[in-house]
Amino acid sequence: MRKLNTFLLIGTAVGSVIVAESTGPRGVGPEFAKFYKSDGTFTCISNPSHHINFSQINDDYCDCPDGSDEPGTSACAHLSALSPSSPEERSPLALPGFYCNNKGHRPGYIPFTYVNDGVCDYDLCCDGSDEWESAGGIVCENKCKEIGKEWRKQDEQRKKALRSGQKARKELVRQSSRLRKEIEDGIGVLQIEIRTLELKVGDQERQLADVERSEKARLVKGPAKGGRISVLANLAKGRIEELRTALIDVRSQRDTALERVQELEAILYKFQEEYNPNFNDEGVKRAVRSWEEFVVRKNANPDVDRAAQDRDLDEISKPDDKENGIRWEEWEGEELGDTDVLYKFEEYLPKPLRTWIDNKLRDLRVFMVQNGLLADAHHSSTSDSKAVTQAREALDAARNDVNSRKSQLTNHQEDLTKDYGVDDVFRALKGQCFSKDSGEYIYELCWLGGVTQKPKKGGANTGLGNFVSIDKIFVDDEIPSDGKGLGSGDHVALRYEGGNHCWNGPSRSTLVVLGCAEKDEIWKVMEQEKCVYRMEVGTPAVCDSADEEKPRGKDEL
Ligand code: MAN
Repeated sequence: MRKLNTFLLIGTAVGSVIVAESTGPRGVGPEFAKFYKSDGTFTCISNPSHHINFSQINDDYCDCPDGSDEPGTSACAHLSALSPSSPEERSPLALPGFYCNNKGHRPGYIPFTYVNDGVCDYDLCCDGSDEWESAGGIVCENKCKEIGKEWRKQDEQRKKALRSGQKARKELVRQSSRLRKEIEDGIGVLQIEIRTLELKVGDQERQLADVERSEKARLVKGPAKGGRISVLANLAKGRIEELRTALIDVRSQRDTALERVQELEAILYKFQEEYNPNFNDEGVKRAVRSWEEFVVRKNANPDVDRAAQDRDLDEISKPDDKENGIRWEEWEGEELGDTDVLYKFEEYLPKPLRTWIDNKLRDLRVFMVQNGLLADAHHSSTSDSKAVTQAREALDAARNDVNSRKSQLTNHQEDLTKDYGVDDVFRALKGQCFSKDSGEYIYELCWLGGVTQKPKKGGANTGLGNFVSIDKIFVDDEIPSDGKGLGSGDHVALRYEGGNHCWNGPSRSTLVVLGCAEKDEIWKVMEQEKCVYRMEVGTPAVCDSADEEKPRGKDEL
């Protein structure tokens, strides 16, 4: 079958066939018939200065530079070699081709090169009129009746599919608009929540500052139970116990020493009385003299009143109990700091005055702490007090709440500015995935997500790109008979880029070109060049409601 790239069949409404009878010379379509009114001369259509004899029309000789004198032969077919390569360029040919009337089907134009080439081109010329010369004895019988019937059947199916695609698209658009509305509403809610939470953060900040100020104003506390007085009392009690024990020991040693001194003094008194002074022993005489001097010195400094001293020592040595000494229990567990005592006195004042004094005292303390006049209870402790920790945690939680709402808000706002295609239609499809088994791989496409190549024999998946943008491209294809193809014209195309890096090549990328279909389906996957992929995909998302009136491909013109 020939490729029908540039030649057209003419038809419009569902089930109807326009039978356009040509009234001019062979191969002239009805829209050009007006140029072929016989009045002896013919003016080349695109070259009005060029006149020829009317008999030169279809004489199998190319006279006009635009080929318009040979509508029914292939004599000017060589001009089609100069056909434009893009829709913007103009063809030198004045006519689109040889007109086939195709009665019973759709009329159409066939390339001049196909005229009388010995091949029946039923796809374009079902009536066989292109082979009017029966070149090489070929006879192309008119098959328009059956071809037309089959075409109308398929056309009806295509149109049905198109209608249901359009219906599905309308539903997608409805869903998208609902989703958009949800996001818009969400933005409103988030804005209110953020304002409320910001007030809460302000409250929490004030509460934390308050608690921190109170903490700062507190004096350094003792390590464990009780305040400084309690600690001091404990230390003093222990120390006094030690001293008392030592005193009792020393007193007992003193008493022993005194007993020995008395015993020695008695020996020496006896020696003084009983020694013989006439016995001229110098050593003895010197010892007696020293003793006598000692007795003189002793009498000059009599012993303290030992009885009184002992009474005192007895008193001191008694243990502390409820009747005697210090009542330690009165000091133990004392929690008040020195300045706290001051605060106690506030309790006796009327509340307004108490609050005023309290604030003044707090300010004074903070001032003293800040100026190094008072220890900073807050910073001297290794960790925050429970109250500060709780206040800080509450503030952090409130701030986290605000931040998370703000990031949701930014996401929502950005989302509303994103391109989701005409009528926002891809919003409803976003994230939905579907796949196709093709060769060694399963290819998966996720709307506005990623394209993945999954090896059927196992192994790692390969990313063929992530969604980047929605584009439009021109495609010059014919639609296959099953309808699963793009057709000629502008098509919505999604660009997926930045996939897995290709060895010795670029990052993988995929162009996803879309055609109208009843449901999402990957029609074709091609690797056009190494690691550059193209997918042709059917989806209701691109079933334009104007499509029913508008032809999908050139073959439907
Ligand atoms: C894999 C697949 C192929 C690709 C090569 C490039 O085999 O992704 O599509 O051509 O890598 O090395």
